[in-house]
Amino acid sequence: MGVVNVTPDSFSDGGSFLDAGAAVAHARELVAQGADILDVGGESTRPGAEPVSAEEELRRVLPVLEGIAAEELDVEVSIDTSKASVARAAITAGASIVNDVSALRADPAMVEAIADSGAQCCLMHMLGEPRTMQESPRYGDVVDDVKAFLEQRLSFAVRAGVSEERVMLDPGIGFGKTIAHNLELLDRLGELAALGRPLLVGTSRKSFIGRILADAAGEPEPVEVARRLPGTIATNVLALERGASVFRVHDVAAVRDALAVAAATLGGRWTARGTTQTS
Ligand code: HH2
Repeated sequence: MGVVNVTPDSFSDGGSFLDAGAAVAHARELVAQGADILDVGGESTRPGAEPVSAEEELRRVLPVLEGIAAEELDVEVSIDTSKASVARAAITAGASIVNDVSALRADPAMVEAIADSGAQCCLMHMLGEPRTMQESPRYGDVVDDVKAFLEQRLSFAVRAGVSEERVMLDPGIGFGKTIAHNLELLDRLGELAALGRPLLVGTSRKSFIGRILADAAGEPEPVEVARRLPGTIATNVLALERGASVFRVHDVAAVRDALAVAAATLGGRWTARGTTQTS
C-alpha cells in the first residue's frame, strides 16, 4: 500500500503533493514501483495534528481520486479518512477501501457508509486522538488490549452489516504508543493474526525508528526522516514473518523488493495481491 498524502502537514512528506497534479504523478510513480493499493489521505494524523473539516478534506482528495481514476491505473484505491461524507464521495470517485484510523468511532455514520457501499475497510487501533495520543499512553498488556479492541470493533462492524471478509485490522503503530509498545506489538503480531483477518501495518518512516537509531548512535534527536528507510524495511520484513499482509509505506519499490526476498526465504511466494502463499 503506497501512501499519497494530500496534506500540508504530514510528518514525512507534508506539502510535497498538495497540488493535485503532483499527487496524481506521485500515485502513478508508486504504481510503477509496484503498489497494489494507493492510500489517499487529506488529513494528517501525526501526533499533535489539528482536525480539518470535511469540506477541506474533500477539496484536497477529490481531484486526486478523480485524477487517479482517469489514469486507469491497475491499482486499488483506499481513502484514509474518519468522516463518512468523505468516504462516500471517495467511493463514488473510485475508492474501494476505507482506511479509518478511528475504527468507526469518529463518525457514527461511517459504518453505514461502508456497509451500504460494500467497500472494504481497515479498522485501526488508536489510544485517544491524534492531538493528545502521545501524552503518556498506558496499557495493561499492550497486545492483549489492542487485540480486544480490534475484536470488539470487528464485531461492531459485522453487526452493523459490514461483511467480515471485507475487513482488515491494524495495530496502529505510533498511535498512542511508546517505543516499547510499538516494538511489543510488532514482536507479537502473530497474536493479532489469530483474529483471522488480514493485518495491515504502518511503520513507514515513523518516529520510533528515528528514536531507536538516535539512541543507538548516542544522538540526542531522532534521526531525520530520510534516514529511516532501513528501519522501515526491517520492521516490514518482521511484520511479514509474523503474519501481516498489507504494508503501508512511502517507499514502495524498496520495501516491495525486501518483502519479495523475505517471502521467498520464508518459503512463500509473493503474489500480485501482496500476500504470501506457502509452496
Ligand atoms: N499511519 C498514518 C496514517 N494512516 N493508516 C493506517 N491504517 N495505519 C497506519 O499506521 C497509518 C494510517 C500516519 O502516517 P502518514 O500518513 O505518513 O502521516 P500523517 O498522518 O502525518 O499524514
